[in-house]
Amino acid sequence: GQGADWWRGCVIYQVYPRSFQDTTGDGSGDLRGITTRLGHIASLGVDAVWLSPFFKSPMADMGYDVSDYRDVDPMFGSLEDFDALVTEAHRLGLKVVIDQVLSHSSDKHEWFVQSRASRDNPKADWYVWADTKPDGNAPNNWLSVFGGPAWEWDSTRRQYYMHNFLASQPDLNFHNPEVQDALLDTVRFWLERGVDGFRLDTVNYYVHDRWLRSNPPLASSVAGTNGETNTYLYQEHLFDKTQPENLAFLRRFRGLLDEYPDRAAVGEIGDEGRSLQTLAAYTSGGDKLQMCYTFDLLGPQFSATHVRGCVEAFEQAVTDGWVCWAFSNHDVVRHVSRWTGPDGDADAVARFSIMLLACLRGSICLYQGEELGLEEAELAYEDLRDPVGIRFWPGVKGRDGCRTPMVWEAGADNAGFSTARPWLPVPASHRARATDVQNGSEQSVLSAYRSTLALRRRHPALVSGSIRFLDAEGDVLAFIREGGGQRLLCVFNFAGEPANWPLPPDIGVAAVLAGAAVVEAEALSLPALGCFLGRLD
Ligand code: TEU
Repeated sequence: GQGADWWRGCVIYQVYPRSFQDTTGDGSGDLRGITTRLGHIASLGVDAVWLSPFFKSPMADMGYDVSDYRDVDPMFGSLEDFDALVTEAHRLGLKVVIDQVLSHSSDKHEWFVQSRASRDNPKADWYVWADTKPDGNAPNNWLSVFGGPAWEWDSTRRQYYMHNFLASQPDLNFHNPEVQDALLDTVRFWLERGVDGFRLDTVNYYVHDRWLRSNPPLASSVAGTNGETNTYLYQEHLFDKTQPENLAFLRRFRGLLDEYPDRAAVGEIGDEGRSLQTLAAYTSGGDKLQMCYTFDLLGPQFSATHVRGCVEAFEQAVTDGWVCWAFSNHDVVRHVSRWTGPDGDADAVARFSIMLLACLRGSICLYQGEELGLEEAELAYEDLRDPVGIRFWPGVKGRDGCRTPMVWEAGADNAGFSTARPWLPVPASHRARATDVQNGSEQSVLSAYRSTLALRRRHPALVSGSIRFLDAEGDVLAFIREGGGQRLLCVFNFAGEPANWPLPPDIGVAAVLAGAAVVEAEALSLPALGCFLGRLD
C-alpha cells in the first residue's frame, strides 16, 4: 500500500530496545544504538520499525510499566535521541511505530500515586478501585495473567485495586472520560513528534466490566496442571471485549490518528478465546484500528491444518478488517525453536516460515533476530530478568529466552552488542549466526529473508490480494493469492518427508517464482519443508 494505505500488507520489524545495540557501555541497548543499526533493518526490505517501550519506567515488566508516557527512560537516552532516530528512519524510508501501553500504568506513575492517596482526590477514580466484599473476600474472582488474583489490597485507601498483569501495573479506568482524554493527549504528544503509527499493548483489556461480575470457574480441561503454574493460566474475563465502550474508545483513538496524514495502528489482542471475533470488531468499519494481531500463530502448533484453520477462521470472521500475522515476538518462544522437531533442521524451518509468512494475507511482523534464524536461548535461573519466569520457574521459564541481545559481529566481545556484560547473556550458539557472517553468504537465512521480502514487495497479489485455499492431503497447505492482475499459487509441505501435491486440472503454472519443488505435468513434488511459489496463467 501507498500513502494513507501504507499499512495494508506492510512488513513491520520489531525492535526490543534493551537488546538491540548498546552505545553507552552499560550492557543495555539504547535509542542511539537503534539509530546506528537502522541500516540493517532497511536492508531487509521492511516498511516499518516497531519499537517496544522506551518510556520512563521502573522496568518491573521491562518497560510495559510506564511511569511517564511523555519521556524517554534515561537508560535508553533522551527525547532528542528519539527525534534523531525518527529522522534517520525516515531518511531510510522506514516508518516508525511505537508501543503504547495504555491499559495500565506503573504504580510509580504520578496518576496512581495520587489515586491511591485517598478515596476523594481528583484522580481517585482513575484506576479500578473496589471495596472488600461483605464476606471479607476480594471484589471478585478475577485472576492476573501473570499469576494470582487480579486484586491488590491498598492499606491507605483500605480498598483493592485491579491489575491484569503485575501488581505494579494498576489498571486504568477507561470508564472515566478524563482517563481517556489524558491517554489520548499522550498519543497526540507522539504524533506531534512525527511517529507514523502505534502498536497498542493489550488493546482488548482497556475496558473492564463495570459491574465487576465474577468469571465462571476455570474449565477443568484448562486447570489440568498442578501447583502454582495453574494460577498463571489466563482466566478469561466473562465480559465481552467488544462491548460498546471498547469500540467507542477505539473510535476516539482513530479520530485522533486521522487528524494526521498517513498514520496507522496495530492492536495486540492478548490471549483470549474469541480473539478473531474481537479482531473483527476492532478493525471493521474503517473507523477504529487499521489492524490487530492475535496469538493464533504464536503457539506451538505447526501444521498445514492449523495454519489453514486460523487463516480461514479469520477470513470468515473478518469481512472488512485487517490482520497482522507474526510467528515470533518478545512474549513467546522463538518460532524456530517452537517448530523444529528434535531431529529437525532449524535453518530449514526459518526459511520455510518466512516464505509462509510472506505469502499470508495480512500485514506481517518480524521480531529482531528471526532474520538470523536465532533459536530460543536456554538460560539459567540466575540469568532471568522477566518477572513471569522468576515467579514460575521451572514450570514456566518466562520470556527472557527470546529477549537476549542481537548478534552483530561473530568475533567481537558480546557479538558486537555491547562492550560491557549484557543484561541478558549472548548465547554461545548465537555467535555463529551473527549478522556479519550471514551478510557474507548468499545461502544464509538472512539472505533468504531479504530475497523473500523482495519477492513479496514485487507482487501486489501477496501484499494485498485475496486468498483461497485448495484441497491438499497430508501436511500440505495450498492456496492462491489473487490481486493486481496476478494469480499466484503457494504450496507448502510442513512434513519432515517429501510430498506430492496433485495439480488441479484447471491450474496451469506459467512461471516458477520460488521454491525447490519439481513441477511435473500432473503434480508438484515438494521436499521435506519445501515450498513452491508460482505464477498461474
Ligand atoms: O502482552 C499481553 C499478553 O497477552 C501477554 O501477557 C501474553 O499473553 C503472554 O506474554 C504470553 O506469554 C503485552 C506485552 O506484549 C507484554 O510484554 C507485557 O508483559 C504485557 O502486555 C503487559 O503489559
